[in-house]
Amino acid sequence: MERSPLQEARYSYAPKLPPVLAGGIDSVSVTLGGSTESVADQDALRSLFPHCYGEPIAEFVTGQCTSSRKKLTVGVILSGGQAPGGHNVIAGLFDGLKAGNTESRLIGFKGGPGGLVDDTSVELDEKAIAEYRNTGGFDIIGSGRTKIETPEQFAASAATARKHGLDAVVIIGGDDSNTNAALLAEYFLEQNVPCSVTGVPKTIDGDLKNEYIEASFGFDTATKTYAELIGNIERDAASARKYWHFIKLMGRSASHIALECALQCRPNVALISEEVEAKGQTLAQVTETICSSIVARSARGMNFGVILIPEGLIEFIPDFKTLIAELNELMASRGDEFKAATGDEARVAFVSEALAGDSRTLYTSLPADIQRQLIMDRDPHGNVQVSRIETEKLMIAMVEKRLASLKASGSYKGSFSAQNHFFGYEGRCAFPSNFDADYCHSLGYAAFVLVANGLTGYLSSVRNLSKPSSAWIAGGIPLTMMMNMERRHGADKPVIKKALVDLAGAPFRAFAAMRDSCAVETLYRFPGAIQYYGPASVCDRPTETLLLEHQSS
Ligand code: FBP
Repeated sequence: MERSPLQEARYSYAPKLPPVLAGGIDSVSVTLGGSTESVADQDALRSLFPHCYGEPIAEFVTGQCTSSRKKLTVGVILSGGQAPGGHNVIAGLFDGLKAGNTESRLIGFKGGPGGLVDDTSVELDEKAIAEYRNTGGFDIIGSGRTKIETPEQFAASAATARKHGLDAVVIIGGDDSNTNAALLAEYFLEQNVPCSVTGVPKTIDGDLKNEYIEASFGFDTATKTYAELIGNIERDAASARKYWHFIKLMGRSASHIALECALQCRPNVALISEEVEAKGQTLAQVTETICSSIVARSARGMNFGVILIPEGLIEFIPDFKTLIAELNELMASRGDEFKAATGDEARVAFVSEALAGDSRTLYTSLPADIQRQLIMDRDPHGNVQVSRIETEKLMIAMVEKRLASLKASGSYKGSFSAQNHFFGYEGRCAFPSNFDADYCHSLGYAAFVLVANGLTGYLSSVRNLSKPSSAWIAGGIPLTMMMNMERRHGADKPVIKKALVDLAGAPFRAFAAMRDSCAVETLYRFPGAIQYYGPASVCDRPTETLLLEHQSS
């Protein structure tokens, strides 16, 4: 494959490590705090994770080396949706392993957690890694969404670990994948499989965060990529002055991506699902939010604009939330009948018949495409695949209808022409920004330190991210600490709690303070392309979300 000039140039980028790791592992000491509790459902989780529950937080400090220097064999898995920087996590893990013992080996399991179950693997040496340093994508070993849940899958994973003599498995993934990591760590301890399991916080969605995990990797690069595109569209809208652009943004349930892009680009409207839910807004009220901007701008001669829609929006509109919960239960409890209905039409008819009351009224009132999209397969973790629901088109249809009635009543005289976009895949495999390149390499290196200190059931953690890397700190957080019980596939399951947008948090408050002016005026901001070379203020700046959440000035 021919390499681009940027790809060539990025190979020579040396990612920056937190000071505690930059000196090499000889001076890294791991200290452990007191026992911990899960964020909720403590009794249920204590009994589900008798070996892993309540482990202490691990902090890396400069001191006497506590890491084992023995030769290690470590397996690595990329899990779930792609996120920029995954290759650098693997490179950081590899560099740590080799710093610990040049004989240590890294084995990549292909195609996600399924690679561990099926034992499809490849050894990753310096030559293989070198090809992927500082590049986007997960193509070094591929990814997948297999949920390790059956006794056979657990037993097969243990057999693979034993066959390769694995000392550890590192799972690079989001909330669901790290739930997998916790379950596997527990199972290995229970079965006396001498293999630890470590997670790494990945996801462009930004919803795997808490007090100790300030950001998941990939969020920085993905939002900067979308912000560049949104800024370009804003300039086009302001130049042509004839379109309203409806842009759906990835992010699954959480609206972190939409919020960050709104802070970066100042569109006319940005819907935040968490606020829609908090206010209990109906679809008609959400439509009204958009229409009031369209009407106000039209009165000023501006029949153009840009609207951001988080992909999970409809899950947060109360009527839809109830409908989706009922659909999930129905598809789980009457799965055989549902599957026996062949073709979209028959399935829509089955569901329309089986639903009752308000949910049936809502479902049958929806456009045919949305009806069909709402009953597509759930992902292996039981999530509705919101990226496949065309919410942006639903909103355009709702807005057109409302504007027609406003026009008929004489309160709107403008012209309305819409364009729809969906930005998601465009940002997931971009070259990692300097921030993600550094952060990911550090997370990989920190994962090695956790492994070399014999810790299992931990998530690699690098903090103080709103500051330059020279102030970053590293350690590990027990996975059970982040867990609660949730309803999946019609049953209560242990899962890592998703972090949604905090409506009392600084990023949302900053957005709320500016949105009324943005709705009426044209205050677009054009972030431009990610820069890798140049002043740190341009090249190394973290997201607005991180800065607002963690920096007072
Ligand atoms: P994860 O990081 O949680 O795996 O999800 C990232 C994501 O890009 C979501 O934003 C999106 O809803 C989903 O993956 C799309 O899934 P797929 O890649 O299977 O189409």
